[in-house]
Amino acid sequence: MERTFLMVKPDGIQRGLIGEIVKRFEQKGFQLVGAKLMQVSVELAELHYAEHKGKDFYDRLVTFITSGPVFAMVWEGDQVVALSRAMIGKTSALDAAPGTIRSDFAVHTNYNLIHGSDSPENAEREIANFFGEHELVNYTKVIQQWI
Ligand code: IDP
Repeated sequence: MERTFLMVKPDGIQRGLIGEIVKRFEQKGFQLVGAKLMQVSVELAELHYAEHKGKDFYDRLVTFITSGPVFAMVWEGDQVVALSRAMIGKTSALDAAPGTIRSDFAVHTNYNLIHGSDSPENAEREIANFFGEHELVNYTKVIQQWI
């Protein structure tokens, strides 16, 4: 079963959107297998955003993601990487399709509420950066066959 790493960013925590965001993935039919409220260290932020190092927004990005707690999650499901990206919407709120999280709740690219892995390979790497395997729970929901 495919897994992805999703993270409500500090702006999402400050705006009280954890519940709204979790609700959307639950209702879609994905399965939560790990979650924690945590403070991201500069070291972890630099690891997570390594691909953006050198870009003009990199320093601001690291400062932002370490500016307050985040809600880190691992979700499981069929095509969960691509489907959760579709539910999140494009990086810029202006480009995000109506009905996506970023379109419905975000205004600025700098404050776009949520991170979602962009490939199954990156998802596994990001999960390993944020979670120990002992923090993830393996379980079966009987409803799964209907989703
Ligand atoms: P994504 O979060 O939609 O996958 P990425 O390209 O991985 O977007 O970029 C990571 C984060 O960096 C974005 O969510 C956004 O907060 C920020 N970011 C990306 N591109 C820009 C930009 O051009 N200007 C400012 N911030 C940006």
